[in-house]
Amino acid sequence: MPNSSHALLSVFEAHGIDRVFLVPGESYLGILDALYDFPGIDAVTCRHESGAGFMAVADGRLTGRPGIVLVSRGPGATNASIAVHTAQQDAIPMILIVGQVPRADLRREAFQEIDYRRMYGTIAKWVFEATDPGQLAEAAFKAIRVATSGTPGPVVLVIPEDLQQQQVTQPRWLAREPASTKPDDATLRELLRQLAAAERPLIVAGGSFEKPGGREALCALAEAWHIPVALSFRRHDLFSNRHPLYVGELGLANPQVQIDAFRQSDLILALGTRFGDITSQGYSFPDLPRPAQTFVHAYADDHMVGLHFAPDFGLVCDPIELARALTPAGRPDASQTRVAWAGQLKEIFQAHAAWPQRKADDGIDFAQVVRTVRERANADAIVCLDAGTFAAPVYRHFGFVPPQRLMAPLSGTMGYGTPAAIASQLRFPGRQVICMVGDGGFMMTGNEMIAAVERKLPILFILANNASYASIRIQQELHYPGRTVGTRLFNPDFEQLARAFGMRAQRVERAEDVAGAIESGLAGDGPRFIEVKTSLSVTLPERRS
Ligand SMILES: Cc1ncc(C[n+]2csc(CCOP(=O)(O)OP(=O)(O)O)c2C)c(N)n1
Repeated sequence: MPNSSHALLSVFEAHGIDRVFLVPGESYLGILDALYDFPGIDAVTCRHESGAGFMAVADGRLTGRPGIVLVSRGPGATNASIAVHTAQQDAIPMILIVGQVPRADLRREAFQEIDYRRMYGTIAKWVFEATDPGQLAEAAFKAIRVATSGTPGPVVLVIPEDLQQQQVTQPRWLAREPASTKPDDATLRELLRQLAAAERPLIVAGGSFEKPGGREALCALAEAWHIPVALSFRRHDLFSNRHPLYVGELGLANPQVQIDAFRQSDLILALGTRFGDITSQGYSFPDLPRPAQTFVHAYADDHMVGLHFAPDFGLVCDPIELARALTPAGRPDASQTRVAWAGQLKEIFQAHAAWPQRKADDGIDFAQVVRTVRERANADAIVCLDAGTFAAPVYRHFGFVPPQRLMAPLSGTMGYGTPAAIASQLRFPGRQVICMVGDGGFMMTGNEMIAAVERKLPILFILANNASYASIRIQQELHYPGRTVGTRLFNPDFEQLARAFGMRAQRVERAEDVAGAIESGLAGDGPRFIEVKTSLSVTLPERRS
């Protein structure tokens, strides 16, 4: 007999949700039991709620639908919080379902009880605690709407265990297309006039272009008007990094000369980006509160438009539709000034994009590994990254070309890489998935790679082992030179560990063995694991004597 949990799950199913990530718990046994009756929903069992949560975040990013994660109360819910934070910072639709103590015990400090409305209040878009079994279907429907609309983000549904297997009328909450939004004709005409007149325009494009058709719309707009494109923080995969109009990402390591050049623009089209902390270089580019150039900010969330920088045109709309509306059928002639401007920005970008020539005598320079992966990666490869300094050469030098994907957390959280790789390969079984992770981040969620063995997912895991939390060590050397504390790592034998998980594993200790290892790692079935003994010294700032 279908019950309240069936009602909840059938709303998810009606919205195309075909996978959930979970660590089981007694507090949501009723929902777990209902899952048994949904063979079309793949239940991925994880080993830690952070891993389950990161998988849901990655899945949400890849599908545009909310990634779903189910966890137990108290301990499970606290473990999952890192993913809620990541979904919020990364603007990814995600729904966390938490089993709750029975209603009769609410607010009595019952076993493993937490008031999730307070706990998640500031990091989730919406936290809803059900009080009646009839609410579950409607709550699921609204959770999907909230998670996917405006700035996408995390929603938490809290379901007391006594509500999970009640008789309810089955739902009629059907999937609904989001409303289409486009600026009015007069505004569009004025924007077209501005586009034609600008001499030094610059597009700054962000995550909203991840949706199907977004990359194409962005490219068509830039090409039609010959406008250089900078991408917002860690959104390298939205526009070909090898396109003549690509002028870089606004991230953590832009040279001053590049930002100074961007400042010379006379029109900024900030499309589909929140223009937050890192993209705006700590709220310093463009000028606060009113940019020096004409500033167009288009984003689907009213709250975000002009939140930091006062726009001349603040447009609450779908940036993809706007890009389409601003793309003329033909190509207006680009002025000499505009061509020279795009060329100047490109030159600055290229000077910065040159591969480092560094001498490493305490291990392999991980940049060499990245370069080798880049040369051999498929045209549709999905590259999943954990947080750490090993990843810097990927951001600076990989040169993503759509449909290649970069799956890296904007929140900078460690532990994301391995679960993201699992979720990516599950979502796209036919695509090449390459995961790069540091020895620090790997020890946080690397256990999730057992799913790759269980499900025979052909992921290539590359572990950068420098026996250090190097990103923090770098900061120590910069701010407190020579006073190393808490950043050295004593590690297990990773090669043996991967073998014990059931993987083909190899350790690489010499630069001349990198290419062969990666080549064989990218071939064959099932997951493969390469541990690279990497140089710490090449990543550290030079000591001032
Ligand atoms: C969950 C989490 N904890 C702590 C940090 C702070 N942090 C950022 S990078 C880093 C070190 C990463 O070390 P590792 O994975 O070995 O990569 P490496 O920097 O050595 O290349 C730390 C501790 C973080 N970003 N996320």
